Amino acid sequence: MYFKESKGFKKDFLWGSASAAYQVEGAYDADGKGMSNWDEFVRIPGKTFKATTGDKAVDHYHRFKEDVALMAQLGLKTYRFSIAWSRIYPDGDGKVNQAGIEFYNNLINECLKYSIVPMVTVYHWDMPQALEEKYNGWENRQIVDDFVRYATTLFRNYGDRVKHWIIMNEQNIFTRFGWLDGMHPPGKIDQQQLFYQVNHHAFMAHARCVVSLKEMYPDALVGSSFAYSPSYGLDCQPQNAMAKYDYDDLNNFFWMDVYGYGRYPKAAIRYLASQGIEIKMENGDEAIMKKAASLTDFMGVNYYQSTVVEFNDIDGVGTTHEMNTTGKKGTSTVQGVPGLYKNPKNEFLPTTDWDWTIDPMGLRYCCREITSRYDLPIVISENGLGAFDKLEDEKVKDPYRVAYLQAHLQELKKAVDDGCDVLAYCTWSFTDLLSWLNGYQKRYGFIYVDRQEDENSGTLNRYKKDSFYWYQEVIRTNGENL
Ligand code: BGP
Repeated sequence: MYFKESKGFKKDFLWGSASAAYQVEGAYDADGKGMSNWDEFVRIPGKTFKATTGDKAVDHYHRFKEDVALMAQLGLKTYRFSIAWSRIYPDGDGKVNQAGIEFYNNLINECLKYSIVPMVTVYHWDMPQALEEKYNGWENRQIVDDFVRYATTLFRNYGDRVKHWIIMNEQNIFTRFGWLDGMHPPGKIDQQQLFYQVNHHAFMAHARCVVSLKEMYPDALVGSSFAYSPSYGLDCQPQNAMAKYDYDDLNNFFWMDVYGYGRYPKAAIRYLASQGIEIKMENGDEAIMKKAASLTDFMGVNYYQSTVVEFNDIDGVGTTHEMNTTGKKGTSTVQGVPGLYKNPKNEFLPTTDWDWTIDPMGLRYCCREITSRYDLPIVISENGLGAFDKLEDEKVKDPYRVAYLQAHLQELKKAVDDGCDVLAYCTWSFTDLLSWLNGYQKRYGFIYVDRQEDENSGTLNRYKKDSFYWYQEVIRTNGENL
């Protein structure tokens, strides 16, 4: 739509930044923390860029006060962070580790000291390794009970001060990389049946947590964050338009329909059945999924890029289970599902050095689609640019990051004018941090952290990038002059 004037962001709009425990905390074995699946996975040769780990990460565990003080200087209204399950339950399902509870108590209180709203992610991919060893983690239905126990422990301890909860971070990504592409733990490849079953367990964990949280704290705001790459059909050939629909049903609506409606998309279930894949459900699952959907307050969206969809012949390309983790631009290849679709490059758009398409308007598109399809408020829980940054004379000039964020915010503002109810916008990330597969050289923060791939490198000192000052001004003016 075109509007002569913009109404702008609401007064209490939550301008934020996000992180995840494994990517920032470090202190991987401190104060009673148990090993997580990621602590183990990064030790398998060849799994991460230059064998980087989060053992030390950017030491947020010990420097959180300094980091939160910097957030306050910037003017952040919200800090989205995740909790490491293995700090709270070192064995996954045994005794609570009080030191873990205390760490997050302190972090939450530190945020509140500066009136920064803590937005807590319950699960950002790091699961106690003990559960992997005991019963293969997400593959076993038992995990739903253990997850709900873990989450309700968080609600009980922090619910008096935390109102905003994100249950799952990018369930579509950790399951795809974990059971189809072998790039995340448990590193399995092409396990279609397991992939869908694991997803069902994660959906049940999400749904039961939503219901429990609302019973304990009816005023809490809850949702899960979906890695949403909206799709564009290649052209007006009907088979490309239909391929786009197939892509959406299997890659986007499959997750968002469960969060938003409490059910799977019909065509996707039919297709899976034709492939011999059947999701095992228990009595009552459908009712809980529906109930959770009716209690869900927002759709969380992590937006980085859009996708192009073209029909893919039955003899067409499959997937190579590879991605560009080096930052050498142009090394990605076209992948797809034979008989359904493939995802060619978008000729109209530039890409990052890691071949991620840069498409600001795609963010508005996401918001419009969610608004028309689910009529839910939206939390943009991640958006940002991974780039090679250079520290020179204690300064970082990152005009490319400012340009990226500015263009995305301009589109988000238009989405608000379109009538989308956007509650928050969190950049990824506040400080530089570990990029799961891409090491420390792929930087996202407003704060440069002095460390490289090598565990013994750098002082871990923090430096404000130019983008820090730019975002400070955006927040001060509530996004008026973008
Ligand atoms: C999302 C994750 C984040 C973060 C981000 C950037 O998928 O939720 O944890 O890592 O993407 O991705 P990457 O680090 O691969 O560049």
